[in-house]
Amino acid sequence: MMVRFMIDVFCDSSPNGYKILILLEEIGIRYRLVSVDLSGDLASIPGFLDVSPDGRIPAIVDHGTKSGGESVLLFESGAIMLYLAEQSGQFLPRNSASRIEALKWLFWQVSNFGPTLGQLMHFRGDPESPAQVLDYFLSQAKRLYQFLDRELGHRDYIAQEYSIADMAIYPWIAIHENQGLNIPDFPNLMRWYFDMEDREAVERAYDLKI
Ligand SMILES: N[C@@H](CCC(=O)N[C@@H](CS)C(=O)NCC(=O)O)C(=O)O
Repeated sequence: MMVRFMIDVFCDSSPNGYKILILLEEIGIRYRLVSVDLSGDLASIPGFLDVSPDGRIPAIVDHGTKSGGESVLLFESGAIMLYLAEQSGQFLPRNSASRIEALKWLFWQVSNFGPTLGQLMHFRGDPESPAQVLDYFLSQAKRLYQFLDRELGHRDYIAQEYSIADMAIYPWIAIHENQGLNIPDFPNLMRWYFDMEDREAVERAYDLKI
């Protein structure tokens, strides 16, 4: 029998992709994973450029919205996480003050933490990168890790309750070695990192063959 998946997820094994996979595994919804080789011919992947015209992952198509009607096509990891949390009614607090707190950290991740670490890894991977550029991005990354470490000294999860904000941050910390950062230098962050790593949904997401 043919199984019809309601959500297609276009993804590769990069942090922005894992955010969505962790969330889908936490929600427990059935989805179809479409692996995207970003260095390949993107036009040959059926439907990919329709949902992500700029050729970036992650992107999703929800073929079966709760209200019926048109499919929902989305790119941008933060928008996808917000959509899935709202549709499922999970991992984003309903109370207005807690909700905006979780959204604050989600926006911080997508606009600040992720791009800074992305640039750091880009320049670390280029042997011609000038030392001052590397130093700049490394110092910025350390500052952001220290910030997270201080904040996680006050609570279990970044917005108190486990939320999409934690799921958005985790995949970037999971590759701290590629950033030249040492996780034991940030003890509160390390405690949170191990708690996240132990979650079954996180394990399942990282076990996927992408
Ligand atoms: N702000 C976007 C960033 C997406 C992004 O840059 N994805 C990378 C992989 S992690 C990508 O698709 N890069 C391909 C490219 O830039 O051409 C998001 O959060 O979804």
